[in-house]
Amino acid sequence: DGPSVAIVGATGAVGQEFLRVITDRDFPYRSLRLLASERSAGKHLAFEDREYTVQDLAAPGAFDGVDVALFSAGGGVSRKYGPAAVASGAVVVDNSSAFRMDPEVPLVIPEVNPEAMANVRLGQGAIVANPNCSTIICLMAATPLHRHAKVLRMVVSTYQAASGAGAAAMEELKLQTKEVLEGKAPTCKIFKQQYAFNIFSHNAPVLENGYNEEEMKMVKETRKIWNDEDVKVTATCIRVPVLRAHTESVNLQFEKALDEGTAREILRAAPGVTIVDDRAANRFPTPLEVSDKDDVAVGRIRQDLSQDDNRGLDILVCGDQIRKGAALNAVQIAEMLLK
Ligand code: A2P
Ligand code: 11C
Repeated sequence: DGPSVAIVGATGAVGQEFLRVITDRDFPYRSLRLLASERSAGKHLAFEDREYTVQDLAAPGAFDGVDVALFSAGGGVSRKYGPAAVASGAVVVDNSSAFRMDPEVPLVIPEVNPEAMANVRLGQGAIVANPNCSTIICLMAATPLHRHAKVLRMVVSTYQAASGAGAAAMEELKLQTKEVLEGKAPTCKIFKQQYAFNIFSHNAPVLENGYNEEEMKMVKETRKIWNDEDVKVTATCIRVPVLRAHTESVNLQFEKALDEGTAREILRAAPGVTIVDDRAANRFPTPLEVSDKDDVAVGRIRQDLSQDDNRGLDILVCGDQIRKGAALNAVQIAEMLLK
């Protein structure tokens, strides 16, 4: 029983995680179709006691009979094939940035704004967009505080993992680490500079205003998800040599006072959030500890001393980029369609 599911980009880092999340959450499906490029077509993938043959996304009829299509093969693929999936009646849950800012397309974090997809129904073709991973991880922690005290301004600095650039980037980080330790020149194919033992500004294109696209996604997507065109957001996005979880330092300025004790209580009650905030032991969220976990970890919860009257807080957030930042959030969206 359950919907007929297609995974677009099934051989990629997020595509493979879709499969793990489907198993972990016992997501019901009637049938499963694994789609990728012609490079992978014909490849066999074992999943839940069955063997699947990867099919070419470009082959005719790729979406025939599909109820839910989970896309994670990049914006170009979503733009090219998403409309065909919708036309054949599928609900597309799209992990790319292709449709996120389309006013007709809900941009959803299930714990934050489930109401945005109230009109999406299984059996009626539609697109629901998964936000950028950095946005999801940040807003999982910031939203409960925003609901309580209203965020006027948010300053984010990210420490982003290799996984955000795909499976090949993760492999490049491992390879470079080995090469550097062996005294060899590092292979730089995905990124144009040494990644191992280094950090650099996010690889997304830099725009005329000096921000890169990743930073502007955080600005625009936050406004759309919070349905608040006035919230001020600024971000600096940095790539660090970590494999699969993003870390973000988030500074918040509120309309109303919010003391750190209340903030901690609010975050303790927030779904999908775990507090790791042990000052005595200097134990706070780390990307390694949240890897392969569903929850986003929050710590370093403290009053911002530079703001008067308890109007500011600093927090540190870590989340598995492939899981809550991508695959888990998309499968949660699909689960909402079944309700
Ligand atoms: P393939 O393995 O056949 O190249 P990642 O984000 O880890 O780099 O993964 C990207 C995913 O998107 C892979 O599954 C990849 O398939 C798929 N993909 C990339 N380009 C295309 C395309 N033009 N058509 C279909 N799938 C694509
Ligand atoms: C990263 N967030 O971590 C990026 C990659 O809009 O989905 C994904 C870009 C996106 O590098």
